[in-house]
Amino acid sequence: MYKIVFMRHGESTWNLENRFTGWTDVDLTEKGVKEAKTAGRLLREAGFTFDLAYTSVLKRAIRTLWLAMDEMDMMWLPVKNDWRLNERHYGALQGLDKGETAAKFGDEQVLVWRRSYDTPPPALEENDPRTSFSDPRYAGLDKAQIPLTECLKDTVARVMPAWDEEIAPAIRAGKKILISAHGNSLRAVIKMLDNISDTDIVGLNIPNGTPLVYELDENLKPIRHYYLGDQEAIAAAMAAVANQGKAK
Ligand code: DG2
Repeated sequence: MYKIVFMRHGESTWNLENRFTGWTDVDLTEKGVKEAKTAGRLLREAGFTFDLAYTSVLKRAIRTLWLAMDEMDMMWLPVKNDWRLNERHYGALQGLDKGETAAKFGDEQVLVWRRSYDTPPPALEENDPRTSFSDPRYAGLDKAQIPLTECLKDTVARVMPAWDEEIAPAIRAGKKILISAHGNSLRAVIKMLDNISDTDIVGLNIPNGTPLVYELDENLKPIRHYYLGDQEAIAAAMAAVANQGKAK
């Protein structure tokens, strides 16, 4: 049996401000820093050890990983930063307030933009200063690989090659892996792992800074999964994420 641990980053400044973030590179809040340290402590106390870590190229996930590794006294862990683990690109919604957007367009429309499998939010214009075309961290990519918006289906299409080519072979080689990523890039991986339908994936919300352990069989099919920590607080945090897209 294999085990892999996923972790959404701790609370970011734009999570706190309830703004659509996507590929915007915002940092953790003080609460987010605490959540990341707590995640590391929970992993340490539960006896987890790792051989390798993966994260995105966005600082909220990177810093969460660093803080958790520090808490586990595992700063030596090899880390692979992979842009394919970035958050789902939120298109022209990036920077907007989720509640205000719901007040303007309706809760239903915002639910579609946040959670539907194949309806992307409105795209950024090519000349919008929010595009990532001139960001040096994406310099090695073809322009066509840099999104202007994404639905979850698009995110699955970029995350899965990272899983198939990098992560799954490492798991099969016996590496114990920790992944620090984002609400929707993790929803993409979990949809595939658990074979969740396009309809049911709408109801999956991932809380900040909480280790999610997946036990996998020899074919990397999930046997069971569980979050580490206070289960009631985790359920409340998941419900709070679901409610972020509603008009006040
Ligand atoms: C959030 C997820 O991404 O937002 O892009 O706004 O996980 O990096 O904080 P994260 C964003 P929702 O899809 O839950 O609205």
